[in-house]
Amino acid sequence: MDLKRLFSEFLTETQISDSSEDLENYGKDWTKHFTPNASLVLFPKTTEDVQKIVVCCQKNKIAVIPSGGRTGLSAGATATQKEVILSLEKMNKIQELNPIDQTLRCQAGAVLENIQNHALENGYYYPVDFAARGSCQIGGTLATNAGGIKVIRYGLTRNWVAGMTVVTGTGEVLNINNGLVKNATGYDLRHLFIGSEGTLGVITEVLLKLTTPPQDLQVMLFSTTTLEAIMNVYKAFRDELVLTSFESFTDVCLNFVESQGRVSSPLQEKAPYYLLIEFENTSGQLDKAMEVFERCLEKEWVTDGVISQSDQQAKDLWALREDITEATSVKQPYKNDISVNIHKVPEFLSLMTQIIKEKHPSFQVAWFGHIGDGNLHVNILKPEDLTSDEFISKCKEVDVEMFSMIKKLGGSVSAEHGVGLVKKNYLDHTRSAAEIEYMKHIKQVFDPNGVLNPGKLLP
Ligand code: 2HG
Ligand code: ZN
Repeated sequence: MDLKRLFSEFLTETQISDSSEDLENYGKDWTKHFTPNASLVLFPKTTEDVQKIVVCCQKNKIAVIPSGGRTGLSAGATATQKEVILSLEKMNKIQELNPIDQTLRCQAGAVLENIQNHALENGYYYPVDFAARGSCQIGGTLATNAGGIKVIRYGLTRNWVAGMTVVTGTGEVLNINNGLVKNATGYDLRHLFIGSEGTLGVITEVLLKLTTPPQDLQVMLFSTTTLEAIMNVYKAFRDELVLTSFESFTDVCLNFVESQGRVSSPLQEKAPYYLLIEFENTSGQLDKAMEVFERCLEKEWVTDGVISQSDQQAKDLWALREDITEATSVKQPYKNDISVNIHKVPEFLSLMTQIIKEKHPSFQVAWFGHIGDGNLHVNILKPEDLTSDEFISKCKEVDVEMFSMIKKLGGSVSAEHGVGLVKKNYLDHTRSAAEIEYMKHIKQVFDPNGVLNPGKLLP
């Protein structure tokens, strides 16, 4: 089939690309282990364009992949089977801020950081935030129900969606919820599309909820020596302050970040674990934080700590945590993104450390993550003496053990990065057979011909 000709019946020349550069770039995301193999990239400009593409794909049984900023780490937006890519990149307008409703309407391809800045310039705040903010697109953040560094205070993307326009796999355009705060009229379809990884519909427009910006954010960095101490520090601060973040990383991560030379830790002593907390300095919260810190020191739960003295210092402290992904990338890390109930984090970590020590002693692991959400990023770093293929196959052995342990602990094989291609064979470690069966029925309803992102999410 001459796909280019087929789509040029309703798209212009500039909206269709089969250049090898585009096929390569748009065919992959940040997962990296998958070889891109796309057949065409399409750039719709309107919801109507998207509808026409989906209808055409449905009629001709063409697999189509909705594609945002491609910052995902689960191969949810990769094209490996000659699929057509539907990039939302040209639908990037930030359209209308309604100050009474506190909502912001934008097209799905708008970049998260632009949305955050637009909200701030107008005295509002969009609180979903993470390191890929400068590249990821809002539609993708809905499709993956993105989490990030502020979940402890503001929740996941799901909490911030007041409405959306979606083109379903059948080519139907749905305008869902219209920004209503209250709407008790049956199933809330917003929540089916959020987190569906482009398997049920293409999100083309979103209506986001906004809030008031946080005031005088303070950042503290602590060093600590045991996993149990981390949980004690978490409880102590969480009980007395309204935290906006509670993050952690290990000495391995810090060494990588420091060796890249951008920022270094202001703490005097090295320690196995570091904690970064953030809170708003309202109603004496700073004094309270100092009190809690003193108590943690006395009890030897922390060994050292600093508090940011300026916005720049706060940014630098954050960089110690946010630069880990980039700093460790030289070691081609094999990534996982799991969650357990918060109180089970130490148990998970010590069981994992045991597995690695016994079975793969040459592996170095960079642990970090949103420990206040029970979400850890497990990055296994590639030893020099292994080829990429050898390394990946050994890491897959670790996956088997790690995911069966996660199952026993009642955790999730993907806390925030999603299922995509990477986790779909482990979906049953977190979701029951009955749940997966219902999911398959739901897929059938919205995409009966299976044209939207086939092979992703569902086993
Ligand atoms: C983060 O928390 C991201 O920084 C990326 O979710 C995690 O690189 C990773 O494994
Ligand atoms: Zn994360």
